[in-house]
Amino acid sequence: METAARSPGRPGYCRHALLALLPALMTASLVDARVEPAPDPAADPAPRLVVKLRPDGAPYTASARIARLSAATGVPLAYVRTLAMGAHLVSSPLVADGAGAEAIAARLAESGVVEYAERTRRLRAARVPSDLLFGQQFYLQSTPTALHAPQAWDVTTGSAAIVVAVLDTGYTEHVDLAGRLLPGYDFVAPAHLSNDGSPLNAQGNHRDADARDPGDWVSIEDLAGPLGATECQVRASSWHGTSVIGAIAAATDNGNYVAGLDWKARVLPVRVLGKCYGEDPDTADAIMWAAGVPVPGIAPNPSPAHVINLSLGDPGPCPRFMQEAVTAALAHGVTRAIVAAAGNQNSGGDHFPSGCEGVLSVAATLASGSRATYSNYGPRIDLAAPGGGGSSGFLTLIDLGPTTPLADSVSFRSGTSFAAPLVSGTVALMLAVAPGLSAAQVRDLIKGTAQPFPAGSTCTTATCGTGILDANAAVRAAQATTGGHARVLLVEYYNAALDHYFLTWKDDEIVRLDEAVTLKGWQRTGLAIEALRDATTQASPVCRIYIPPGLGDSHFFGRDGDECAGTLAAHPGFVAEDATFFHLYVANAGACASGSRPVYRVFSNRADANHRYTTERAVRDAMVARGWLAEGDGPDRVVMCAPGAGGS
Ligand SMILES: [Ca+2]
Ligand SMILES: [Ca+2]
Ligand SMILES: [Ca+2]
Repeated sequence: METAARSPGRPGYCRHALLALLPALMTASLVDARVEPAPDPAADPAPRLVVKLRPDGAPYTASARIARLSAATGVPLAYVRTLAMGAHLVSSPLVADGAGAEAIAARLAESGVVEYAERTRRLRAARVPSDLLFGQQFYLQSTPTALHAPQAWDVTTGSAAIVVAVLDTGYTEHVDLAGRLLPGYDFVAPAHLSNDGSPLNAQGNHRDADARDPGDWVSIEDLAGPLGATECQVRASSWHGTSVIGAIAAATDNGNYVAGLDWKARVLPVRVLGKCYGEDPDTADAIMWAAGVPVPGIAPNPSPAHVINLSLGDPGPCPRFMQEAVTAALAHGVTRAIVAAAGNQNSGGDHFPSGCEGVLSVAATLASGSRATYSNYGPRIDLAAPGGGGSSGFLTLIDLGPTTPLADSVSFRSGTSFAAPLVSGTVALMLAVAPGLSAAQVRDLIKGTAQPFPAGSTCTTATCGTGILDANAAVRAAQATTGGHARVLLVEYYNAALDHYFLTWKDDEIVRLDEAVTLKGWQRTGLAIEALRDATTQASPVCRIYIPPGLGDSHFFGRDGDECAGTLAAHPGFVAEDATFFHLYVANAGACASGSRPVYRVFSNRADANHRYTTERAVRDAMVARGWLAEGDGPDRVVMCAPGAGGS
């Protein structure tokens, strides 16, 4: 069929209509100088104005002075009251929204008779979640030694596009993790550690695709076997992975158990710790797999992680292979942070993988802001975060089973294992607002925004890193890098049965695609495109059009109003879903301005019309080699330009 993309253009239908409204409002504001009666302040949610008049010595009441201002400027104003600093709160019937209020304030300021005129804004209580035990999670609160999470959540509660891998003991099916987990992998190879009953696989080990935590207890019988030659002692199961995942991603604001730091990110559970311990080659493989790097004998990870959390380690220098795994994982382009617990030996010596180059090493502080007595320390530490201990334990999820999983619960724990996931969760929040941040930017921002150790703390910048993690400051610093223009990450999915590609940034759609229950057969490709959520002067609205089943059962993204309107006109059966699904920059004759990168579009050229969008030239070329048609302008066939120059 004719590709929707090559349909003739028609005049844009969205931008021009919106812009046309503003001048009409402004003209109306200049014709009527009457002072209107004050509206009921409790009933009118429109912004108002705070006006400070220049002193003129005239013996008028405040309301009379506002009436004179109204007459002088031609702006209808109603006096409401005088504030403590002598400025007047006024309303105007011409103000319906923030933009209107700013326009009127500017008009009043230009008059020369006011000292200043400003619009009013709404202040909101910082977002406090409903989770029953939130008040006991000292580490999330707004104190100088905790994360200020409620203020961070006023900026973002996260994005389902972002993936956090947790390399640990696996996970239990805790109700407060429901809906947060991607299918992970179990890298525990040795038989004496795996403990999950999985048979030998084709590679001759016990790795498997089920990352559930079967328990890591050690019995007297175990010590009679291979574990007897280790430092292992009889103990109950730790449920460590569930506790670490809970710190990052316990379902928040659900009235249940605890709050997680990120409310939306998807967690990739990767099991690397088995009975009593794990072996570091398994962890090194798992780091690479989590990052999206191919691992021999194992299906590729369809959901490469933006953040990898390692609440594990041992004293000693970073092994070469571990360093290579870390370096390869970061070089692959998706992973922006590998975060590791600094270790619990109360030592200033070597520790790995926290000591590997490129890993963010996290020490633990107490509620007081002093170093937790167990925490490792020294110049290799990047920053500190609350890890619990003393009179303030780290409340998080756990299972009650002494051996195998038994029942959901919570527990007070402590360790650098719980400080590290707070850094990981904060990075996930940062990437939700600024998905284009590089690993170096993430590192600089999160270290640079840490709070100073309080007076009297046993931590110094020589022993515990740059300071105590401040999630609020880190998220706001990340947001500032986008120039105030919110970004979204368009996650690409592929359906092999349909041979169709699909892009979305909507959290609910991502969850449904990942869960594969109501939308079956879709897998992440590991690719994504950064886009702007809202309009800017340079960015063009990209519409989403649904092509119904009879015409292709697919989605098409039109690059501007002309292409959207033209496509809909040429194909009456198509459905306009969203005129401004996201925004991208317009290419100039197929060329992208510096600081932006080309977006290519290819068309399947089949009756079941499907388009694929990519910033990767090699991906585009591979699709063309498959017979798909490249669409776009200029010698390189470019349709739009996306922010950033790096990977996704
Ligand atoms: Ca296994
Ligand atoms: Ca398993
Ligand atoms: Ca909860």
